[in-house]
Amino acid sequence: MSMLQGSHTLKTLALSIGAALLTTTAYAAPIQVTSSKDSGEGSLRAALEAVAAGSADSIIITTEDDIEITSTLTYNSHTPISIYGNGQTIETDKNIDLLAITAGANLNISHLKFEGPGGFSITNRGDQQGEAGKGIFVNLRNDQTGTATVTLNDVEVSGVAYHGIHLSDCDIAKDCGAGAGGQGGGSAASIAVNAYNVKVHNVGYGRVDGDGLRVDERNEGDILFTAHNSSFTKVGADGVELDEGQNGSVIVNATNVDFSNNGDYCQKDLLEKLLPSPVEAEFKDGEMSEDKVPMAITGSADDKCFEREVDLYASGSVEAYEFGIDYDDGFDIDEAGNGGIKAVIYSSTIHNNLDEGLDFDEEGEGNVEITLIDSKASGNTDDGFKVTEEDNGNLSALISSVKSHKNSGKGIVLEAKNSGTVAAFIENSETEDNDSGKKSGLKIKGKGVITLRNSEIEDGYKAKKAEIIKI
Ligand SMILES: [Ca+2]
Ligand SMILES: [Ca+2]
Ligand SMILES: [Ca+2]
Ligand SMILES: [Ca+2]
Repeated sequence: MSMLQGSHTLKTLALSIGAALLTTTAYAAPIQVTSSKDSGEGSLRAALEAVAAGSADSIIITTEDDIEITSTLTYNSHTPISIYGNGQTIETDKNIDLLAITAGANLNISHLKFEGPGGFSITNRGDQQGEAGKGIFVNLRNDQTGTATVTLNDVEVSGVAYHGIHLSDCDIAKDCGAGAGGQGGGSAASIAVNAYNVKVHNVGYGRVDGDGLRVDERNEGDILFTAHNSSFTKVGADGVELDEGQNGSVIVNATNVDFSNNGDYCQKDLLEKLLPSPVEAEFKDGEMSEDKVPMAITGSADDKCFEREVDLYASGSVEAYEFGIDYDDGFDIDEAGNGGIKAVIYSSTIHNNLDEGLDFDEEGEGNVEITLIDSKASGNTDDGFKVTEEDNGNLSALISSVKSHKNSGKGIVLEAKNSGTVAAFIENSETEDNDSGKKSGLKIKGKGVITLRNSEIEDGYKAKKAEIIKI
């Protein structure tokens, strides 16, 4: 490099530093929250309004006291917002959303707790006089593009009736996405959520389908979920549910995350006795007419807890019916439409959930690629790990140092239901004492090759069409 070029580079650098300083000074300083009052000067509510009005881009909570609110803290601007606490709790004894980001702004929260009134259950519901409250709610705009990013660092959410954390890119305001694919449209944007040292617990007991962390993503765009050193436990419905409909994929990276003790809002002891007997039955064509199937259950603590399914023959007569109670999972992904699931789960625990431990379901075009390392599932009421490729596409799995035991379903289920194949490499892993203990360790559905290395499937495996290779 010649001297001339060198000095030119230096000059350019000096100019760009000057420009950066100028740009920085164009922003207002962070606004401080000095009052723990619900509103008024120095309050968090006033600070949110100030940031929305453009007079700051971040909030530092300096008051040492907890902040008690009686109505939702709302931020209605598009511009990104950061809120830095120092371990304070934002609390309420009202059944309300604690913090609502209503126009899809990027959100960054550090060192704060959000605590609802608690004490909800199926017999003390939060959805009978108005809506059930959430902890942190981010709602995207219908015209949003790019990626809406929510980053939570040292954040705890508890005691709310509905979802602990809810990120919604869905144009149906409520009840957007129950089940695979769900309902509604959305914006072109993706949703990214980063959870570091996040604890969500004791939420979702005030209504059916209240999850610890819930993402509803519709139209174009992906769900990008990253969680480290976090826990989603004691939640009425799923610990985490990612519901991605239409175009777009689900990308997961979870390290040292606990998804345990979830899914028991629908209380078995209250509801089971209301089920018809038998709860399921099959019939020959022409044997059973639809009007003889037991009616949907009414008059219970929450009738939405019951599932009723009736299959008919082409003739219109009943082929089968089944009743059940809707329990939920530790970690549930429903991906529908174009796009796949790519998930890496490392050093995580998935215990004692009332349905599956981990339940990943990929519908439509697209593949499933899952990497499970150094993780455990036990005591779940259904399968420990269940991964399903429903339609076109393949399932590939790397499973290393995984233990799945004492689940009431299978230990590990990998299924490709349509024309796709299953390819799995399973090493240093073990299953035992699942289900009946017979062929319940590992279940493979579909064609493919499963390689087992240094693994003990003590309770046996079922793989009708796939080849099992032991090395
Ligand atoms: Ca979208
Ligand atoms: Ca759910
Ligand atoms: Ca999709
Ligand atoms: Ca597929």
